[in-house]
Amino acid sequence: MALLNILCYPDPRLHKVAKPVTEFDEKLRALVADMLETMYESQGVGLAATQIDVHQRLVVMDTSEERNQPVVLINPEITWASEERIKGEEGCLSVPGIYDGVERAVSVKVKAADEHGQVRELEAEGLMAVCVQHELDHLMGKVFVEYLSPLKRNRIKTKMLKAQKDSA
Ligand code: K1U
Ligand code: ZN
Repeated sequence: MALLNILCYPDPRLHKVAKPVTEFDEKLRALVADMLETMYESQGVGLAATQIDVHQRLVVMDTSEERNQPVVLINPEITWASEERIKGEEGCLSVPGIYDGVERAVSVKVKAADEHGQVRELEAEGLMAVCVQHELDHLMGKVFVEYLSPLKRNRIKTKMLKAQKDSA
């Protein structure tokens, strides 16, 4: 297994739109294992393939307290979202150190395949629902800071670019 490099905002590759996965093979399962290892190592609750510069519709998540319930979503689609919405604090492994409020549906149903191509539908609420919506945004090339005001977004962009320059 291997740790993967996570792209940092405002890297333009974070805005690429992912394409559907077509091959459910050993290469895909190795990528899933590497993404899970990278997510756990980074203390994340989710990771989208876009964030590691792989532009395929693939997400890994684990929102359990024990960090022992990995979820793999391949070619995920939200089939239902509650009308009830809630504003909660979000972070992003691609925007380290930045947290801000984003409004999301309280519950969603998502249809997705696992790494063996087995399709199922799961219902998510709470942190898992937020995480599903955050990660599916990544697959569409959208980063959570795009929900914030242009002023906040520009401040974050400047801060990130400075941090990247200072650590180079
Ligand atoms: O996609 C990512 O960058 C992962 C991101 C996803 C996320 C979903 C929902 C709310 C916040 C963040 C993270 O995992 S950021 C890690 C984090 O700090 C966190 C950990 C536990 C709960 C909430 C956030
Ligand atoms: Zn993110």
